[in-house]
Amino acid sequence: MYRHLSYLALAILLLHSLIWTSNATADDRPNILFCIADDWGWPHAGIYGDPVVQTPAFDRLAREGVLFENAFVTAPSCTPSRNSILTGQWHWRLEEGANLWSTLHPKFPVFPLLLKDAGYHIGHWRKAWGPGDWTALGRTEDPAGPIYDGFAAFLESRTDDRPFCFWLGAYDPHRKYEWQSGARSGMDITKIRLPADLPDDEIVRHDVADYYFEVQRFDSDVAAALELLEEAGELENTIIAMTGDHGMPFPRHKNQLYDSGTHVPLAVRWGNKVPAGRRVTDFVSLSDLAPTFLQAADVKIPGQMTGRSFLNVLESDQSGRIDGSRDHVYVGRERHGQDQEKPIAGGYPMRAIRTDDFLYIRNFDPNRWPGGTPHGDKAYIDGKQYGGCDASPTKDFVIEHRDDPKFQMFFKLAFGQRPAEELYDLNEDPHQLANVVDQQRYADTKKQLAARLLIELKSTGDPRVLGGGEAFDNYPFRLNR
Ligand SMILES: [Ca+2]
Repeated sequence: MYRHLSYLALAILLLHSLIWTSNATADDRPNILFCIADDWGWPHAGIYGDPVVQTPAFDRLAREGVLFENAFVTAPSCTPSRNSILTGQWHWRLEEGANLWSTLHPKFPVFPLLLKDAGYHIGHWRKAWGPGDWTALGRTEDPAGPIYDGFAAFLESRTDDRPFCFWLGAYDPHRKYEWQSGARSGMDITKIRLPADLPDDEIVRHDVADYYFEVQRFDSDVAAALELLEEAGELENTIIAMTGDHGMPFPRHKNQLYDSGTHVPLAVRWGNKVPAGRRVTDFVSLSDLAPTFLQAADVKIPGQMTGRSFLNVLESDQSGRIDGSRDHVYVGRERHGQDQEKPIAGGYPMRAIRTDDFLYIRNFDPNRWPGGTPHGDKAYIDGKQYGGCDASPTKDFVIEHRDDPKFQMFFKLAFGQRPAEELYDLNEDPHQLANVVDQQRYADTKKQLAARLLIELKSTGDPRVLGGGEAFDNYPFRLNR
């Protein structure tokens, strides 16, 4: 009797170990395909209602997955935004990495390399980390993984059935643009919905259409990648996220803390793991992507990550506000180009909190120039007039019409100096044009938002409020890569 039992126990044990072994070898962890445009802002996609730009790949991901209405970068500038995505941390925690043209100290772990350590095959194409020099402080591997000549080449490089993580980058829709490429491709520039902080002129409309042209080119690259995934039979077990690193490169957009600089498109698809066709209003920071990817891959999330996984939001079958705690986001900015002039070496330090109803901005040094110095300083790179804003036909138009009564407001909005605090009532002023910070009826709101912002900055170790913030101004420019 006992002998029979022990044979049975042995058989069960063997069977159990066989099942366990087969689970361990058949790796069903999800692939990750992260598609990120360079300078693509919200709401410039068909599914968000834009009447001109056509983004069938993005729209498909949203229809077959989830569309985010409130996704924000941490900083409206390439390197810090990308550093935050990679590290899952606020950029103000990343020392040099908070600046454009910087580096990333190896003590900050990044999600692609954590996935690699967990057995993932990783790689990237075109713009991933940067710009700057990621080797400067001793890092030995590209934070986004090795570079490949396209997604097809990466898929072909696989030698086994390990899951993969691929960073599909782009230089679109970063400037420069080919003048009137949008109109020539058939876009009707009269149908463009111009943002309220840009002057309505044919030059500006053409400039926006040319930006749209490159948004569409990026979208078609993602469409091609989706086809490759389908052909490889990997579509359903791949988390596909598509977004941009900050808003469009126009005056008062890129490099500013208004929604025009920080609010980005985001859609995520993951087969039947993410119930399809939903629109979610939860606030998501792109620094939340790293912990989300790690959790989905069953990899431990490092304690230093300030981002929060939103896997619970992805896996929900609801629309609207799913996680009640996701009712706000924080954004900030340190040095972009050489925006200021001597003796100030730095950028334009600012932080903000964005809720459903308000945007509150703290400008740490109102003597500086938020759009860059009016004079330029040739001693530095990007040391041009109003160097906080990329050169463009629209920028030229705004500067040329600075004294024109019809257009001078746009110049002041983009390039004028600003007070230490700004507050915008988004229900009355969705484009954030009228600063109401001094109005008595907003006194309590201002106080509450300022306190919330300060608590977050202090608790996450921001040198701008804890002391030592001038370090951001004095880090070297890193130009090598
Ligand atoms: Ca960018």
